[in-house]
Amino acid sequence: MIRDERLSTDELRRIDEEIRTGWSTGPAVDFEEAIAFHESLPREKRFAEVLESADRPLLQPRAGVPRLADQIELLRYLHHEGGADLLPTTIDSYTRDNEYGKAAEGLEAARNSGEDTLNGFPAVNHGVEGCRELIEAVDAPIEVRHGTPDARLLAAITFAGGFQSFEGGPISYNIPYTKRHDLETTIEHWQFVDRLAGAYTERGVRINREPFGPLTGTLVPPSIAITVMLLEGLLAATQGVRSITLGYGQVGNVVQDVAALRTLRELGEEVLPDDVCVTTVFHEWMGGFPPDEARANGVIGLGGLTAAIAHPDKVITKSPQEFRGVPTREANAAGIRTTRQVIDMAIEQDIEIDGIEEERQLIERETRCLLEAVFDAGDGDVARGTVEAFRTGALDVPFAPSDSAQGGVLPARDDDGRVRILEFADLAMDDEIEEIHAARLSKRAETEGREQSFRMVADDVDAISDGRLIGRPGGESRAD
Ligand code: 8ZB
Repeated sequence: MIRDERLSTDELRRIDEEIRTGWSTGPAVDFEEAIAFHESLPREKRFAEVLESADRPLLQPRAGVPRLADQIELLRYLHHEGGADLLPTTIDSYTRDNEYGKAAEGLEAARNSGEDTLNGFPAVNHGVEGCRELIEAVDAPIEVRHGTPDARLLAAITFAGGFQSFEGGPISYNIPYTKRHDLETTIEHWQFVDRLAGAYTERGVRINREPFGPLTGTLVPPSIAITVMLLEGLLAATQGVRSITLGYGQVGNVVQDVAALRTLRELGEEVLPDDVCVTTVFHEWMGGFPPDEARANGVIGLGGLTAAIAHPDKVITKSPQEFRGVPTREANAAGIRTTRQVIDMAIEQDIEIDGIEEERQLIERETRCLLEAVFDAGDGDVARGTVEAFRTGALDVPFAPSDSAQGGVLPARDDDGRVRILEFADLAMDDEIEEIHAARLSKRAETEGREQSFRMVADDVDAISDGRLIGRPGGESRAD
């Protein structure tokens, strides 16, 4: 049975050897030499330092193309023309599925055809040397952003390649991303990733880790997302990680989003060990976007306003072409600039909105319920508790494809557009909380003159891309 215990140095070495012999670019990893490379990097490329010392929310897009020269050019463009403070390298899907052979073929095809035949940068195939060329060519910190349940080789290569920030975690890159990966095994794999980050940290190279806050990106009740962030933060801290960025995805109700970001920061600081530096990241809306670029800019602008009120340390931006999938570099840069404009106009205003504190207290109370249920399920052990709580449904994520989660929870917006829970299934929340949600949802049902049902949920899933927040029948707004 899995335990939340630090991997021994012997274990770390054994797994490291094993995974590095699994693919041709693995053996080039040399830990001592990697430390020297990191030490040679100037301050402006040290991810944790730049993020933790910022005096305003830093902006970061997503971006990844297959060829190295193109990736360098793309990141320079987003830095200079978009004003991105932090840069990403988004990894392609074959690499995320550990299909390095297929990623190699895709890279070869991209080199031959000049087309982007992969949907990201195949860092494992570019190897330590290719990654270092990228890090050296770009004058800002770069994070590995992916979606890989088993990211052990990707971490070994990109850390040695000079990246100092790594997205993901055992829950957030399993439950929303994949059907077949067993949660216990994924936790084991991420214990290695975090231990490796911890080993660099102990040598003075603080690798920043960022659990993926938005989860399924679809109407996730804030307390569920925050609970997952705290669990992944705790698991990473056990392995020696000391720079952790907890994430949260915009739901679109400003009061609830600001309240959630405050709860995330406060509970992060309370629950994670004192020697961990906790930062927060706000993701602009991760659900469906309007196809119309002008409307998409509206969604992005509301994200910027929310960030200006809540002051996360970082914002992951969207582009006006989100509906189409991967954006052009111009659209990607435009999304960053739109966000920057709204944040810079709003951040010095003293904006007070009624209800934020009350909502914050509710989210905190719900999160404590869930967290306690996980600790109980594991007799105090977070790793065991996580597996058990997902098995019984005491912890659950709506619309999760994974076999390791029940996926029984159903969310819906209330009459004010806040995400509530319509179907709790076996989620560990107390009766009073359930009653608060039920009352909020029945108010909406009354406004709309219809029963609470799955129809409401489906309408809500489409609402923002249809140009609204709440999926009301016929598309009308509340009349008051
Ligand atoms: C879960 C993340 C989904 C978001 C963006 C999608 C979407 C994926 C790339 C990318 C720029 C890429 N995304 N791959 N954006 N370059 N290679 O991640 O558009 O917003």
